Amino acid sequence: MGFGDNLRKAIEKLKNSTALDRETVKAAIKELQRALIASDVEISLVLRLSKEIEAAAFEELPQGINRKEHVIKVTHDKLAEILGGKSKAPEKPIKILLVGLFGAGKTTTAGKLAKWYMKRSQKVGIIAADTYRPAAVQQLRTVAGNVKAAFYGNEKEKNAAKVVKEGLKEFNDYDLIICDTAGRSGLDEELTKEIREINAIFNANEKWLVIGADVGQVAKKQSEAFHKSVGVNGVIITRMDGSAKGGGALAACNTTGAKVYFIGSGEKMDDLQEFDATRYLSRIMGYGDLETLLEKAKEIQEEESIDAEELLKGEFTLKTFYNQMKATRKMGPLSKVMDLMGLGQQVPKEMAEMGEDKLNKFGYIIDSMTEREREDPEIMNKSRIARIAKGSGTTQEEIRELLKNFKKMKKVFKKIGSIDTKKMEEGKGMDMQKLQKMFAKKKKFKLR
Ligand SMILES: Nc1nc2c(ncn2[C@@H]2O[C@H](COP(=O)(O)OP(=O)(O)OP(=O)(O)O)[C@@H](O)[C@H]2O)c(=O)[nH]1
Ligand SMILES: [Mg+2]
Repeated sequence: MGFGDNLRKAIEKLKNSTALDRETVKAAIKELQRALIASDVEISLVLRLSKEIEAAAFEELPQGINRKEHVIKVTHDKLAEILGGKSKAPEKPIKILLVGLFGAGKTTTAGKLAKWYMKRSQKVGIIAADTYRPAAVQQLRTVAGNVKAAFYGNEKEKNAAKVVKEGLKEFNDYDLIICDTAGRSGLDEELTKEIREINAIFNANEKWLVIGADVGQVAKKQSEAFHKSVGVNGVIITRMDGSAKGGGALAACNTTGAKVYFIGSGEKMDDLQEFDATRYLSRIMGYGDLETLLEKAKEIQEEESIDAEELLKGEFTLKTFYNQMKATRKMGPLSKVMDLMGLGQQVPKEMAEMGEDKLNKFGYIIDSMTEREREDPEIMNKSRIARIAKGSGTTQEEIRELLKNFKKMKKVFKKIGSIDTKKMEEGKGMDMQKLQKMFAKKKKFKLR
């Protein structure tokens, strides 16, 4: 279970409590401490954070917000302080050298970064400078192929610096060149020497250290050592999805001032996010991360025509539902997209895991409907269903399933559109968008 899940559980306690007395807050802080310690955040930091939250929790309430909102806001802010701020990744890095230990995620990240920058209209080439592990060149070739980035590698050449030289010639008119290097089990002399030799030729503008979240607070030592020996100027933390220790790794980098530009959150090429503690926490705290989602939707919109605004509109018809299903699938599994919206728990499981086949069938069904049926599925009856099944080559059962899912999803999407202040006062059904809106109105409480 990832750090995010542990943190989420701790925050849930706070959100679900009815009365926020000192005891409840203390119990919630205990839970938070557990999540942070399990995540390998340094104990002294954990204790400081707990004290600060407790002290701030019972200070005088700012006008217009209730105790629960206040405590959640304070917790959010203190956590953001520990995990680090926003270090915007360079828009035009030109040449990125990726370094790190065995299995840190360098090769995977090379592909993710290529995709990231290609989406931002850059012409990207990747060089395979890992001549150490026999299958490394082929692995990177496959990764580059997946994201349709240009690739240079040479299985026959064992001298990594030579490969880099050839690669640079090949990509001479490219906007961005990413160089993947070999890992070792530790930063020894051999690795240091190799990286220096590669960079003497490559001459990177950016040297980014790739670290797996699972190293926890050791990230501090690792980033310091790499910085000292080869001068890294940015960090990428991978496997934030799979390791409980991501929080520790982030906090450790923050104490050294290392800039965490990106975090990896899965094995797919889209599973890369710019790291921003506020956004990250908003998502974990179940308030949704509308900004990230809109950004993703915008990117995909450029690839294929979908309406990002529509995606977030509460009201929709079967047709828009189908388009959204198609579009959200492009952003990754539906469950993840819903997570970004802070609605992760509410998506019906069968929807979140729906395969391509089923989605295609739903498309045929919707195509066989009349305009009125699409607008208002309530009018659907036995004979209409029989007609559509015939026309679309599907079964009546499948049509009922689609209608059922549509209803469920409509409810989920509706939540984003409406603000139910009464529920909010009770501390139920809050979401980050609403909370942010509230805080934005009260300038003093603007979330960064
Ligand atoms: N869940 C998850 N897995 C990841 C992530 N990033 C990388 N991985 C996986 O971690 C494993 C190692 O990744 P690689 O990219 O091969 O790591 P590397 O640093 O190039 O490894 P070496 O070249 O052997 O040093 C692979 O199985 C990846 O799929 C991530 O963000 N989340
Ligand atoms: Mg590799």
